[in-house]
Amino acid sequence: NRPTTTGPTRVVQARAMAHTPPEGTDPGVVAWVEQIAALTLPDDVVWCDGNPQEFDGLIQVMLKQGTIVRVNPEHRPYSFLARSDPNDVARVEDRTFICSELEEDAGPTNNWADPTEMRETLDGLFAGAMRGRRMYVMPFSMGPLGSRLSRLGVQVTDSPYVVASMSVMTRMGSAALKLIGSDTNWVPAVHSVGKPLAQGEPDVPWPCNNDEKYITHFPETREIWSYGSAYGGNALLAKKSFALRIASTMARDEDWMAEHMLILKVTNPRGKVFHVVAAFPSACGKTNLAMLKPTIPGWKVETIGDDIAWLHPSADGTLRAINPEAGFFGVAPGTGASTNATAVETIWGNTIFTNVALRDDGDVWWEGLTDKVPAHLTDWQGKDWTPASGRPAAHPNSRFTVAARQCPTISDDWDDPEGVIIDAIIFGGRRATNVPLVVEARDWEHGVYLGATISSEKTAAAEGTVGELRRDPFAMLPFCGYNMADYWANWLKVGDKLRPGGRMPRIFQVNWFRKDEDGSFLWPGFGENSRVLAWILERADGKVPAADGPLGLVPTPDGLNVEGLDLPEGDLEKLFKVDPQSWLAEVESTEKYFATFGEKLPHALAKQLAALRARLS
Ligand code: GTP
Ligand code: SPV
Ligand code: MN
Repeated sequence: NRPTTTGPTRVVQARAMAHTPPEGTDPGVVAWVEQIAALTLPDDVVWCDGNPQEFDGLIQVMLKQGTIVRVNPEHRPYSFLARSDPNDVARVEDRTFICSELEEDAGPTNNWADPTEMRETLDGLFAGAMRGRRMYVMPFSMGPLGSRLSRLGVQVTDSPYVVASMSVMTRMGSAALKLIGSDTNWVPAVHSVGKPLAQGEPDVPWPCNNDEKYITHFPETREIWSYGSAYGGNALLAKKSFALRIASTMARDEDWMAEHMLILKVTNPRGKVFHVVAAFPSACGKTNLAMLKPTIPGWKVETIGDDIAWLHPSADGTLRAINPEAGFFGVAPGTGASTNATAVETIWGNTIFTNVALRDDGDVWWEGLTDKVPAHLTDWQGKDWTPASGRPAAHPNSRFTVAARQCPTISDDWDDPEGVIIDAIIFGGRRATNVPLVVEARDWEHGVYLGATISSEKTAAAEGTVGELRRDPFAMLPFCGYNMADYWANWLKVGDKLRPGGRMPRIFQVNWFRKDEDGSFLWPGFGENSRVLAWILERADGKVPAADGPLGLVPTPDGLNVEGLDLPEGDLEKLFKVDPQSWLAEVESTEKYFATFGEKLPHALAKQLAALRARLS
């Protein structure tokens, strides 16, 4: 009962590519492409149509170039492994810029750069940047084609890897281009790997520029320019750059919200359907929760999105969500049959892997895929590897890229152009201490406080020190395109548009990552998170009482279903323990943090902080 193969099952003759704009292309798009080509000087320009033949042509180019190798098709049909440059493996947050006219509109949490100066820098970098390369033009829709909740964009790039990835991750091609007319808003996004080739200069398997990387955003003109990296969020500009950084500024201006969130459909044992969104920082469990297999009987969980949600308050007072993406760019390590079996089933074929290891039989492998570690592998850098090598075989931020429709738990409403009505909003992070397994906000305003005060230990999804605790409000620290305090105000404003009583979403905070004194996780996580989800939705359905605690509402002593769970004596108490001393220290730290936003801090958040302090004292 496997889904049918989405990629060509046989090698298709690469079709002649379109070097001229398709008939009917909006002249504004044509003029922009000509302007970028005149600046970057590619050898030629190709207009992408998004068809499988085009995808296969890119695969052939990348195989020849050594950018990808074929995974043994007997194990995994039509799948490929890309090995990146070892210095181009994650998002580069310190090279990511918000170039708003005013510095205060970028706020204290973003790298701001003066737009005029940045344009000069970029003009210099992009001049002739595509020499010796082909420029691809990719029109795309974020969200279902033609939905009023969707938004359009056009990215140019000189990287076939980026084109192949974008064609999996977005609705890319002719259909999106046809939606662009003279009065359509679309986001222009320019990307170059930043490695022009001199006449006759041989190319490398993974061209990039390790001296100069710039991931830049111009919120007022809604433009994106990215230089020097071909990796994930640095280069697939529809994803973090558009769907979060630029979209968050559109959302601010148009009264909606662009969020780093998964979307789930959950059916309870009584057959009632709910939709849930959850924001966790990068590599903190979104894909896993999005594909959760419940361990408790009667509950059904289906997938709508695993990374980004666009949330729109509707005229009927509900909050509606769409997944703007069309695929998953998921973390490989830790993805296995016992943790995320659904993901393992999703990537049975038609998958592009990046920086995972290869087994001697030509299939892929990474830490956590199987309990048994192979005796010999080729690691993510193409080097021999054995368990004695003392280094991971797959890069900690290695990833799989696969179409959403291949997910066996994909929900029937996952691409509903009207979106789905959200009943619960969850915030979480990776916290070894302090933060309980689950807390419910008293109301929307308190929920916004919970989101604004999320901290999390850093992961391999971005360059930097793994494990370091940092503030990551709403899991949006690296993705908010404007002043974070204004973003909090936007959350409060959207809350005012929702109708209390009706299906106003309730807000919760969770933490799957609390640790015991010996450093082991207190909570089994993964499928067992369904127990927490069940409590959350029974609360949303008004079916169970909650106990009052200093941080918010928590399950009553028998509120959380732990039947059949083999939790050591005392661990449940540890999972919910609130130590007033450490929490007063958190309050102090939050007060200092809030002060960095000056006058912009919404009064409601200062009020929530004071109330928390009072409850703790
Ligand atoms: P991005 O794609 O970077 O945004 O990451 P993500 O939020 O989708 O994280 P993902 O679900 O891929 O999980 C990242 C890592 O956390 C993986 O190695 C998972 O195995 C691990 N993880 C996810 N859920 C749990 C959990 O409930 N408990 C524990 N202990 N680990 C988890
Ligand atoms: C993340 O880091 O949150 C990701 C991967 O989802 S990337 O596309 O690289 O941003
Ligand atoms: Mn993410």
